[in-house]
Amino acid sequence: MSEKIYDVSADWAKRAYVDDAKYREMYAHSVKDPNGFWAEHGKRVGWIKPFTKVENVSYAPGNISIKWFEDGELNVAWNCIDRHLDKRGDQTAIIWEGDDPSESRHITYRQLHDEVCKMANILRTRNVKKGDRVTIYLPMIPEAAYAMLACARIGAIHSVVFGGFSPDSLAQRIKDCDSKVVITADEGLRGGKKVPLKANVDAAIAKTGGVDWVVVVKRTGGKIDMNPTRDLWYHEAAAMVTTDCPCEPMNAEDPLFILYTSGSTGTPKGVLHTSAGYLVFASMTHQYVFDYHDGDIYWCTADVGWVTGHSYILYGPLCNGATTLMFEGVPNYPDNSRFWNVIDKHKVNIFYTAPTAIRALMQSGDDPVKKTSRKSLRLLGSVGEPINPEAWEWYHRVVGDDRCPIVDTWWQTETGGILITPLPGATKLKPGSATRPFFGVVPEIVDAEGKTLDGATEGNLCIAKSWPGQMRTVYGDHARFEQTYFSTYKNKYFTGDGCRRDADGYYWITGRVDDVINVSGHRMGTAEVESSLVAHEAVSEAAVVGYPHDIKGQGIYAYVTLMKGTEPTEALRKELVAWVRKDIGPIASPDLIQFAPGLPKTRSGKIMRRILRKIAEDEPSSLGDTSTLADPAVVDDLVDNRQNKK
Ligand code: 6R9
Repeated sequence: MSEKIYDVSADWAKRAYVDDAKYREMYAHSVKDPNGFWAEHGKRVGWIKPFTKVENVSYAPGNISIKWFEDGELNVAWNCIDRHLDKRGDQTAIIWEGDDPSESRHITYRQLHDEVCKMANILRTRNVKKGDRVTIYLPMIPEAAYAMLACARIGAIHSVVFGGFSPDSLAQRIKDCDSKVVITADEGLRGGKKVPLKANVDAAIAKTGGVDWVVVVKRTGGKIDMNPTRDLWYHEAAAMVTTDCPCEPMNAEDPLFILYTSGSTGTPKGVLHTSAGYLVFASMTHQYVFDYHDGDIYWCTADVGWVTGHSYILYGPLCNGATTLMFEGVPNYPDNSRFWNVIDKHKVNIFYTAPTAIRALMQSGDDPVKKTSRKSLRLLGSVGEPINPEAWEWYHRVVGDDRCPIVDTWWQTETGGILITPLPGATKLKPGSATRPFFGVVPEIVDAEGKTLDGATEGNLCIAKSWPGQMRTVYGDHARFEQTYFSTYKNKYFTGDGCRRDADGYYWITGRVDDVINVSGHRMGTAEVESSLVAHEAVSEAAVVGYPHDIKGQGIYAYVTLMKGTEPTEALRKELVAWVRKDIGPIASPDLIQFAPGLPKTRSGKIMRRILRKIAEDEPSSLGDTSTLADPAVVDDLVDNRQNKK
């Protein structure tokens, strides 16, 4: 554990919104008087009808109910666009940088307004109304922003599905929220490779049915099938509507979006976020954590298919009138200097990326970084998984030239925005620590029995109080919401993460404590990969665990028991990897598959994952007690044939 401390520079303490004293004062106010604190900060957004109530939350078993600003009315798209038009109509809202370095565009707030209105009118003419669900399956092109904001404008609930997901995964998500409209592109473009988005949508709808309209954005011009009664070209439909589209007044607690995320059991959950609390929290965290000031160029490298793209490419920055960069490509195309070249090209001041990208780029040495200027950079950010101190130091020293603080931001799809993070003018940094809670956030570390632990300690991370950006329910399944987040520990929100708190009160996230694997910052449920594997005819049983991976953070390790009489060949191993990849998507591909004649089970038939994890981590000497297994002998075979032997 690194004990190095980086002080806040005098410059930063002076220029930032918040220095250490101010942080302490605001934090104390936020937890002593949440109603007063959030009543004040709720005013940062524009209201159609101002709220008079602030927090109304119950974590009581059987009655989980979360409401913020509940009698207010507003429109999220109005806040992200229209209210800036007077002052910033000609300011760039979105800088779009294409996959090909020769392609980029600046979209002003006025242009954004017009494009969003056109997209919204296309949806309105197809009879999409307030509360209807729209699935968005787009690459990182400006139309993804137009589509999300168009939904917000007319009160439709968007569900963005990452373009890397397979037709089956897409079908499952379309069906779960019963979307009648899908917005997609002919093909995506990443690292010079084409992604067959429209063909995937066709395959998904063939499976699930129920979709009335598919709006298709032309990105590559590649050959696709158009169904004349269902599919329409975006550019043709856009030519037939006006740029005038009034905003739908929305209640604070009307849903804004659904975003599917993997959990420890079952199919992905539809995390539901509502309008006002989410927007207040996303915009406030964006302003304070990144210390965003007028005129700054801000770049978050996430995909809009993940929550980071929702809160910190789109909603937070645009609500703050920021200039936000949207990048279609990948870090290593056309070469390993791409990120740094984009920073120089657009004079980026604030750069927010994931540890997995930092580790991958670190492997190709300092040269690809050092041959660029990066003079414009002022602040760096990290999100998605724990950042190891080595990667942190490299990011700080090589990318940031020892001059830029790093905000290591811990949060989740469920939390809507950043909960634990340094503030660059206030917080001394310790490499690998997400440091201190944001305003209004009350972390608690609890032991396995649910006892809250004080002082320097380690255990499971819960959040004791609600905050405005908190998810409100699992779409269509409130019982699952309670079961997943509020049943392990009563009267608090359980994050699923392990955490250590040091003597300075700093938080160090240690990773998931449930059956979720964090692969390159993307969450994958072990149950999902297992059910894909057992759907293959050669597989009788499968158990999946995570193991430490140099670049991805965690890799996917699958133990597979084959059907009687099936040969465990290399060809079959490859086939199973390809099978999962096709079934769920590339991010779910197992990194290692071990053919196992038997799995370690208790006498009641439960798979002992603890043992499987230790074997996958190449630590066969610390298996612990195996005597309670139904057949202790299976362990020897598993150890002998482990795939991650160093
Ligand atoms: C925003 C996002 C959430 C899980 C979370 C945790 C891990 C995210 C982290 C981090 C350590 C950080 N995580 N940020 N762990 N330090 N700064 O990533 O949302 O995709 O829902 O993942 O990611 O394990 O529980 P999501």
